[in-house]
Amino acid sequence: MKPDDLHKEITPEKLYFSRRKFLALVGTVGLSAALVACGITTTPDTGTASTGSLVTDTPVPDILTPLDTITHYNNFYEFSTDKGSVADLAVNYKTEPWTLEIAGLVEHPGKISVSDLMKTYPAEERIYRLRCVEGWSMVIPWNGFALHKLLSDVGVKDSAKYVKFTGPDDPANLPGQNSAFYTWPYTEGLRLDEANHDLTILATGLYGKILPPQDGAPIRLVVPWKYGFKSIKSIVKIELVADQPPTFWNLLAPDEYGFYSNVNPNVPHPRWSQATERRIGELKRRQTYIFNGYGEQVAYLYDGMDLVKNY
Ligand SMILES: Nc1nc2c(c(=O)[nH]1)N[C@H]1C(S)=C(S)[C@@H](COP(=O)(O)O)O[C@H]1N2
Ligand SMILES: [Mo]
Repeated sequence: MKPDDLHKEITPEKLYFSRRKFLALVGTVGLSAALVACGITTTPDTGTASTGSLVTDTPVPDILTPLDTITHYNNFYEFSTDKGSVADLAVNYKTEPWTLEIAGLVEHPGKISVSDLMKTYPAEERIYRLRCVEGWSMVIPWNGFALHKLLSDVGVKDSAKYVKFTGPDDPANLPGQNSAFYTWPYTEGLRLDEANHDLTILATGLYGKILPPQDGAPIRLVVPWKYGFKSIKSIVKIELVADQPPTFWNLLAPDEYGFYSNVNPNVPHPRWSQATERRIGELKRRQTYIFNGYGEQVAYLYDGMDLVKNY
C-alpha cells in the first residue's frame, strides 16, 4: 500500500473494529487476513492536501496512465483489499465463457454471453478519468459501448426507474468473498437517466486489449463522473427496478457512501477532504473537479437537487 493511501482505506474503522469485536464474541474464526493486513489508521490524511504549494494550481493535461499501473493498482475486494495483490490473485480467474443476465422490468429478459454482446455492440474507445473515493486518480483508455444501447434493445418498461448491477457470487474462486464482513455479492445502482447517459459505458477492454481480470473482466461498468466504486466489475446481472436499489458500500457505511456518489470536491468524506487527488504517477496533488470534470455533460441530471444531502 502506498503511504499516502494508508489513511484512506474505504472501509471505515468503526465498522472494522465493531466487526472484529463481534467476531471475537461469537468466536468465529476466519477473519479476513486481507482486512487485517490493510492497516486502517485513525488520522485523516491532511498532509499534502492542505499545503497549497504542493497542490498543482494551474490546469495540467491529462496523460494516459500506463497499462502496467492500471493493471497493478486495483480495488477489487472480491480478491483482496490490498491493491497490489489483486493482479496476482485474479490471474487464473475464469472470465470466459461468461453469461450476463438481463432481468426485471424489461420487455426482453434473458441471458446473453459476453462474447455475443461484444459482437452485437462493437467497442469504441473512451478515455476517462477515474477518481477513487480514496483520493487517487488515473486516466484510462477503455474499450466498450454505451449502456443505453443495450437498455434500448432489451426494452425498458415505463415502471423501471433504476438499474441494479450485481457482481459474481463465487467464494470458491474469489478469496475476498470468504470475509463475512461485507455483503456479497457486490452490487451497485444508477438512476435510469444516469444509466442512459452516453458517458456511461460497459467496458470490455482497455488499451485496445481484452479487459484483464483485475480490472473487471469480462464486462464492467464505467461511470466517469462518479467515484470509482460505482463502476462495478465483472457484472453477472443487470436488473431494471422500480425502487432505488441497495448498494455494496452504502450497506456497509451509509454515512460515508451515498447512492449518488458523484465526485464533488465540496462534499468531504467524513474522514478526509475530497478537494484534491493524487494522480497516480505524479508528485503534486491535483484539484478535484465537480463531477470529475464532466459537469458540462452531466450537471443537468442533478438540476434542483441538493448535492450535499444526495451525496
Ligand atoms: N466488483 C467490484 N467492482 C469494483 C470494486 C470491487 O471491489 N468489486 N471496486 C471499485 C473501486 S473502489 C474502484 S476505485 C474501481 C477500480 O477499478 P480499477 O481497478 O479497474 O482501476 O473499481 C470499482 N469496482
Ligand atoms: Mo475506489
